[in-house]
Amino acid sequence: ATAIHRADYQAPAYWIATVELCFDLDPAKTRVLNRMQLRRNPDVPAQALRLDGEELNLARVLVNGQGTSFRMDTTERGQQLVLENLPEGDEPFTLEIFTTCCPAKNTKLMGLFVSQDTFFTQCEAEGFRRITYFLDRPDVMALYTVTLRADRDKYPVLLSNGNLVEEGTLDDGRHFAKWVDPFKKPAYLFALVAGKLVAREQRIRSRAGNDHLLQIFVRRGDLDKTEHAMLSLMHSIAWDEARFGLTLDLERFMIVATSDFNMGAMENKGLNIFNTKYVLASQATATDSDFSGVESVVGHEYFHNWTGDRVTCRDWFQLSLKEGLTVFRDQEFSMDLCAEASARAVKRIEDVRVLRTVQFPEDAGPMAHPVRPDAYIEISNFYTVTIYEKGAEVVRMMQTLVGRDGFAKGMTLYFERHDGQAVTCDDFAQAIADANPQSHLAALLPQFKRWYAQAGTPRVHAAGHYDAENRSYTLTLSQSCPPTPDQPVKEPFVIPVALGLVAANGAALPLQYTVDSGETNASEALFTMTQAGHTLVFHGLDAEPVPSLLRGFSAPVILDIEYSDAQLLTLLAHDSDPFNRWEAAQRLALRHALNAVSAEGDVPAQVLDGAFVEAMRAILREPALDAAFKELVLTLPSEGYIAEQLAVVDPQRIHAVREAMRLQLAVALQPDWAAAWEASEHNGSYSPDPLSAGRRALAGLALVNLNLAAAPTGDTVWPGRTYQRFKDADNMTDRANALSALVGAGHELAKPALERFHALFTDEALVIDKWFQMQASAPDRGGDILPLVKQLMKHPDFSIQNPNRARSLVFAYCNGNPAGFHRADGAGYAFWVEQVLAMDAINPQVAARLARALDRWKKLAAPYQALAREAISRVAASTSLSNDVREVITRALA
Ligand code: B3K
Ligand code: ZN
Repeated sequence: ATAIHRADYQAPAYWIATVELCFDLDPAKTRVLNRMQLRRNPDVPAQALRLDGEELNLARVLVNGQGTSFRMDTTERGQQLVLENLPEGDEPFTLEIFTTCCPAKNTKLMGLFVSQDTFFTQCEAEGFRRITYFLDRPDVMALYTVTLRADRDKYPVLLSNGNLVEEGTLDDGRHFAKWVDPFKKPAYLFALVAGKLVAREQRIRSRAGNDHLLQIFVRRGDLDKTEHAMLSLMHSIAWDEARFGLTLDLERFMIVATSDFNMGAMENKGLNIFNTKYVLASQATATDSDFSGVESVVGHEYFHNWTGDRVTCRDWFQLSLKEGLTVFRDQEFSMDLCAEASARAVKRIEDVRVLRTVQFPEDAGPMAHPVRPDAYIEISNFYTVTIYEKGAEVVRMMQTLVGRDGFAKGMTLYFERHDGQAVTCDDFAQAIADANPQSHLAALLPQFKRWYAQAGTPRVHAAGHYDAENRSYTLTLSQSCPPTPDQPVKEPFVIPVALGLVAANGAALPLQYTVDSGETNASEALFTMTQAGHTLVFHGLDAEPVPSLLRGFSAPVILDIEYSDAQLLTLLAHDSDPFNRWEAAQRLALRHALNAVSAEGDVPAQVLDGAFVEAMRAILREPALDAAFKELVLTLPSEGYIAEQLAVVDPQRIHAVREAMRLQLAVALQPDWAAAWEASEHNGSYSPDPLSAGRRALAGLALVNLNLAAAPTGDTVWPGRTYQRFKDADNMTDRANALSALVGAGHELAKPALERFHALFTDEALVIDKWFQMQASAPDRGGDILPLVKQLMKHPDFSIQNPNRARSLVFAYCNGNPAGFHRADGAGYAFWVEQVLAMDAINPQVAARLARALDRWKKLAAPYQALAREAISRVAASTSLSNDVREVITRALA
């Protein structure tokens, strides 16, 4: 297929005012009657009506109640129903379309599908056209009335968007329900659910005094796992009112969980549909990170009610308008729920870690695209970490530039201007700037918007020079951005750099500086770069300071700065900015890792020097630090992150080096790990709050280390204690951490523990996912993971049709286990080819994600690079590829 370009946007030729849908639900043959009121858009030249449709059987078309002529256009993008002989003029007319579809055979999980005998829909981005012929584009917003009819015993619950206005019995054991959504919406926000479900219900009264019914629908056995999701929803509602004055606009707000879902969840108006992974959580079955995932995603989808549903995207190029903004909102929500400032910092570090380990590589690879892309072939491929996480960083920079209150004012103006509309990223940025006319953002708006237009991760280079005589410190900052596909040259970005100066003894130094030999003295802790280079001269300094730059990760850039080890140790020990404290440890670890990777010969046993080890010991022992923060500092940069720093990547060498570093820290700090583990013991009841979760995270890391150290030190006690902990744990976090410590160390107790784990949780699909994932992502020892993965593919619990299961095994191996996957015999790549092709025949969206596992193949060393190229070419050679996979593979080979 050829690409769609942002520049080609045209308003729709017709508007749809109302849609009445009537469904006769049947898995094998669902009948859909779609009655619409349309009129021509007077602002565009008169033309035929072209309605999108996919895998539909068309029975009848009526215009104003009369049969009419129509034709089918089959393009490379699917089918269109074309009506040429419509009534002249601007008068509204009625169009009725009767179609059928087959939900039972819908393995793509787009449109109307069946999961465990329940009907669900997924319409974003272009799934509605698999339900009926429609103007399936987000700028066509209509009022929906939906009638659902189905067998009463098999489908007792019938849900759609909005309010239930009527329900009743029909003949033949059937019943019906009629729903009216009072808000205009684009088709991608339509949803229906029908099946045997039960609900946790909660009635709430908002600050504004309105009553609402909140419902979370799940399968009968799962009701006891919905409390956390309900609490998260209530917190979300309260937070959006308190922070942005945005209230719930519906009498009823529903969440429904399905175990077959392509992604995390979907923000359909009033009827959010969720992957069970982000709804169900109980102490026994969910880890702390599952709990926090539920909180974030429940928040995210709820926040879309305003940023996405009330104001939506004009076209799919504007996707980050709702996604970047809503990720920013869910990140802020989770941070605001933290009682302690230290927990906020931990959340920020975790978010940045995702950005740097997943989005930075995307921005440096063949799929690099701007936050607002210029072209795409398949929009599903652009639900990326760039649109989401980098988009959120762009919104965060706006908040940094206008302040927290200024940002809230900007949001208010955005809704005043655009409520009920489908708009662009420009509209959003303009509203934030206009509400803050005195701000840097307002002054720099056109340049700031380069963040939407230019792909690639900018680099900021910093160099400092201390002048003892003048007691001054000169800091030069310069920026650049590497070429990306279709964008050879970049213009300078607006980069907010939060900064401070730290004395060698750790004291914070006063900030008095001049910029670019200007007259005025600045003292702000935020400096905003706008040019390719700047010079800052700091005054009144009695000794050379250590610059602490990009505090809190104030911009999504790579900071190049040559710190000495001593400077980094100072920042690690003393920086008042927790992010840069953590970052100092990461830089030190990375430095050791890169030195050992680049060195000739075998990987030495001692990759780390004594100073680093002692610094880690000090962190571990520091009573004033949170356990969660310690866990982050003591976790070494991932193999993927190390790989990104290198021009030529040997995944096996990186793995060997990182394993040596882990082992060294495990052995050298053995007594401290033991102490950390003991200290984490406490006898309160389980709670997933950040402080307790942090304690468990550090205890888990301690167990990993104690088990790693067991073999080389001849210790036999810790593996036994770990097994005991695995058996006795009263919560999934401790249990899974103990299990993964045994699995990760390759201890003989891992086998019985895995068997026991499986037996304990046979009926808990989300736990069985963990069981697969843990094995597929375990450290590779002599190529043992691929045979294990192949064997697990044959396990009766494995199904490639279920996306969660596929992710827990196939993705966990191909994406989450570099050393297991990048094999010198190419067998990992051969497996990948097989799985991409098999998956593509079932579910192209999921297949296209898997296809990206080799995005960075051009960086690979011999023999991996040639083997990877050959594997990608083998996928490309398939004649039956979906547009989804074809786009990813074509870009990879370009
Ligand atoms: N908006 C949906 C994503 C839909 C993905 C379609 N391929 C979930 C979210 O971001 O909240
Ligand atoms: Zn979203």
